[in-house]
Amino acid sequence: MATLFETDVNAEDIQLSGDELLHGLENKDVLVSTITDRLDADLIGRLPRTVRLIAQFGNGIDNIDIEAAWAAGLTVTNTPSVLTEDTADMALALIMALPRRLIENNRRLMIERHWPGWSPTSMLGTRLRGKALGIVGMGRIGTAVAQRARAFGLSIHYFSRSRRPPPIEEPLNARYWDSLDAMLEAVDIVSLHTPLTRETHRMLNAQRLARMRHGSFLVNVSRPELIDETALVGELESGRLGGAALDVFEHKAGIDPRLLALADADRVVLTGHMASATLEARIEMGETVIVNIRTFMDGHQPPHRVLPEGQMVGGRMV
Ligand code: 8YV
Repeated sequence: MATLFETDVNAEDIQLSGDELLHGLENKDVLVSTITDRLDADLIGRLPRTVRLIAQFGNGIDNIDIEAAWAAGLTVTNTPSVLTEDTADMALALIMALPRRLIENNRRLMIERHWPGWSPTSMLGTRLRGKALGIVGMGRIGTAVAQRARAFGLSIHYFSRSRRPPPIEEPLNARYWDSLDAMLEAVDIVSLHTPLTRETHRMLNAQRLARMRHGSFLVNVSRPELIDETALVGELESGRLGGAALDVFEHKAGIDPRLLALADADRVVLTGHMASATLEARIEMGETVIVNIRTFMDGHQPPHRVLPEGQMVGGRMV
């Protein structure tokens, strides 16, 4: 475990500016990027001509203006699959955190340094079994979340661009909704597992958040831009929504103090984009990046090339 902490670096200390990035890329063939590198059309247009591949160290590519990259003749790869299970584990941890008051209980003990002992009515939470989970985006991660949630006795509902075939739906006894609005009205917990695209940007807007059930919970391990965060804060402050567990949240101008106040009041749980943060996932992501680069440099189709049907817009909206 020691190495885990020794490698813990502050993101702000390793972030390159666009100019530093461009300078470092002189005479290079490949740009290895992460979600924090904003590769917009302007930066892509200024890349040295030697660069032919953008190898994203990550699954989501919303930091890349993919259309500009393709238009510039660049190949783009990512690292799907290897972070699916860890991200799904984290989603389940967050699904459980608020209903079972895990963070609140720990915080209380740490502040009071004393446990008064068991009582039949202390720290009562909400049972998960029998509740309805609404998954937005039933891709790899959404499916892995559904499999875990099923074992916890949650009923599975999902909204996705397309209906998943029976081999996926049947063992999960999953119900497909072709209307997100309708699903939001029918579930107790909503968990977001959709990539950020032009279509999904602020998909949970004020009107949609208002459709969520009274007392329901929202979990987001995907991207903050999927949610109108100000509207979410309003729904939480009014007491209409039960809580939100967010691994991702707006932070560029600082975390919203109202969101922090809700976390202080144990209505919100915040974790800092760590859903896929296991040592194993990072090693496998690195290996996948290397395989993508090697295959590309050998003149073959890299195994995780992002193709136009995965259309994500990125860059411009981040
Ligand atoms: C990664 C993620 O840690 O892969 C993704 O899409 O959101 C994260 O879990 C990050 O993107 C690394 O670039």
